[in-house]
Amino acid sequence: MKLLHTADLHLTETAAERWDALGELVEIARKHQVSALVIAGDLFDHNIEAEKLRARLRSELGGADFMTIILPGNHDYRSYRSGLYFGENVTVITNWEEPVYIDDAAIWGLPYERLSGGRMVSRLRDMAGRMNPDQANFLLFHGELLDAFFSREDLGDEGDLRYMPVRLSYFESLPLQYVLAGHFHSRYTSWQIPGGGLFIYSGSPVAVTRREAGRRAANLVAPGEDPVEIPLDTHYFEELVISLDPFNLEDPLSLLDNKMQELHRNAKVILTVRGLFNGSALGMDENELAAGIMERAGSRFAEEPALEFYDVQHILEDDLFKQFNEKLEQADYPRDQKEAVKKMAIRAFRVVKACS
Ligand SMILES: [Mn+2]
Repeated sequence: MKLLHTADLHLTETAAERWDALGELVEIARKHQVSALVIAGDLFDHNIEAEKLRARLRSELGGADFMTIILPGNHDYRSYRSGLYFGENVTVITNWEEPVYIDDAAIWGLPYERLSGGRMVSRLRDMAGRMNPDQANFLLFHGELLDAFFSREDLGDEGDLRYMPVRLSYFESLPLQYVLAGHFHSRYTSWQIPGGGLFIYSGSPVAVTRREAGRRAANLVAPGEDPVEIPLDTHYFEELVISLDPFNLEDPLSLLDNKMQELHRNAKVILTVRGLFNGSALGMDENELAAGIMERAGSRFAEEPALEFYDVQHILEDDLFKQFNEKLEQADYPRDQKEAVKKMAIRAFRVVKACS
């Protein structure tokens, strides 16, 4: 018995890359011969989306030779009223009292609802009373793990509300092997639950917002085994910052080429090039550097690159600066301090030149 765990696909009618991600998850589930693909909340971006996309979802998941188990999340919890058909072998957990059994394992779920911390604790206590500690128990959960202290940015576009907040200690008395969680988009992360078991966020399998940088992953789990993080080939964003240095004579464009080559082909780059450079030493002025960067942009950039660089060759060639630099070179300071002072001097010269 194996489960492939994901969450937060946020399917819409228009975002094709999210449907591609679902297709890839189905492929991986098939390849690993899992018993079920479990989606821990926010499969749909909005309740209205679920209404329009149900038929499409049936054709994506209906023909699979594994089960799909869906947990309602804060974005789509109104999408699953009883009687709706999501596809053959597709089950929605709408009742925390009714787990799905696969072989000897029980897959429980806490469908999203607005619960205070106190009510959550008593809900989990009730749930513990129903669990058989002699079998493998998995719990699907969609909400915020307060122990993680992650920033608001990690959640995508969720605003400032708290959604199903929990602490690891809440799960302490439950005979769980895994809490398979959703809502935290940023990346695959796992925490030890005191008393045993792991709490795992799979992260979103495809970038939903630009803040979700880094390659995406899914989570493969089985009773009695360690979890496996499976990297995905889906669309994601990668932030790339190139800091120029007027005393480094490496060509910034080949530096950019090298960094781009190291990235996965599906990464969309959010590029910033900043700092000072010596145009005459590099044989290019600001226009030529900008043109070279834009030439490389093509379809690999997520957005217009931020070009925050300045050519300071006119300062480096200024007589006063040259004299200062000679004195500095003769002085008895360590190299890194000389470099720092030199940069400070360039900054000061820029202000002076701009004002004169
Ligand atoms: Mn969510």
